[in-house]
Amino acid sequence: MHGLKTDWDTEIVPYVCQLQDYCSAMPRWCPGCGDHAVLSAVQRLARDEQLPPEKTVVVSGIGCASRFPHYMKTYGFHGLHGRALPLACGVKSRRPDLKVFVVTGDGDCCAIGMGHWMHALRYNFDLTILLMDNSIYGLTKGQTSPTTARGAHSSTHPKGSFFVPLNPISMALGVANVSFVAQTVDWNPPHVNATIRAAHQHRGTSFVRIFQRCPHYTKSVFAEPQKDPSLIRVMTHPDGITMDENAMRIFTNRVEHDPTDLNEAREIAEDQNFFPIGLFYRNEAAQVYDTDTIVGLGKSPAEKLKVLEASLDRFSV
Ligand SMILES: Cc1ncc(C[n+]2csc(CCOP(=O)(O)OP(=O)(O)O)c2C)c(N)n1
Ligand code: SF4
Ligand SMILES: [Mg+2]
Repeated sequence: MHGLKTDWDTEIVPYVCQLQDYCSAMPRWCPGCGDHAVLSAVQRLARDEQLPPEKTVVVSGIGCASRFPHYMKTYGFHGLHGRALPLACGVKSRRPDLKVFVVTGDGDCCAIGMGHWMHALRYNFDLTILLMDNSIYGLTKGQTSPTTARGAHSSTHPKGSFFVPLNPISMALGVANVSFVAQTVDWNPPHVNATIRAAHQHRGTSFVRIFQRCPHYTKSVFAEPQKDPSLIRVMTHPDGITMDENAMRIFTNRVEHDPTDLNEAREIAEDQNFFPIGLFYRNEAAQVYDTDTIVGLGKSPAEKLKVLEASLDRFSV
């Protein structure tokens, strides 16, 4: 054939995503806010795991931390206050092929979103939940949250919060069918990275509470464990969150904890003397909502579409 070359070959070089492929708008968090560190950890994980940006979704509620989806060059859903989890479960139930992260705050998750939180942990959809706990309502200018320590000052309790805070880890460990519960501190990048990686690798809902610095409203809350790392108790186990010995050097206060031991996990979580970090609990055998519902009513997608179209046809004019 004239003018057409038929013996050429195209070599398709697979595109390797770089860090900037996951970075979007310039974050508008305060300087020194722990949210920056977690954003970097998630972007790094996405790059290392080569998560396809078009197959990754970050869902959030409302709060400072919930601005997260704007800063990821992936799909995102900045939802309503307390409603990140039902949105994320909805995304996952319709599109099980997507990687779904949920970013929520201590107000968003543990106050207004409490009911959704408990049931999401029980449903055990394949989600990675990052609870950014700065123990305050940051976005709305410093009101007491469910995790605000007794005696801590806030705009709603200027003389100090008088009520006992809830412990998100103990609560999560009490939910039926919970499958992954971990805790980390935003100011130790190797531990944040290792924890978020382990959470991502878990099939089911991984719940990670991150002690998150808010230099604007709760500057003093994490000042002590930052100054004195011996106040941080690291759970170690070959099946837990593992880091190389160099990164572990700073942590002298360690406890060996088998993440299949739920009772011991609860005891460590309840110890008020330390900030425990690492993997509390993992249950690979927990029932996963997506796995059971993907089967639907035993009908193929084509059959479902046919039924759907038939019902819509009833409204045709
Ligand atoms: C239904 C509803 N109630 C209340 C608010 C006001 N509100 C917005 S963010 C927020 C608290 C945010 O605190 P948190 O979830 O801890 O996030 P942070 O800002 O600390 O990251 C509140 C009360 C709202 N937007 N919608
Ligand atoms: S108010 Fe606190 S949580 Fe919000 S951006 Fe500033 S430092 Fe971060
Ligand atoms: Mg908060």
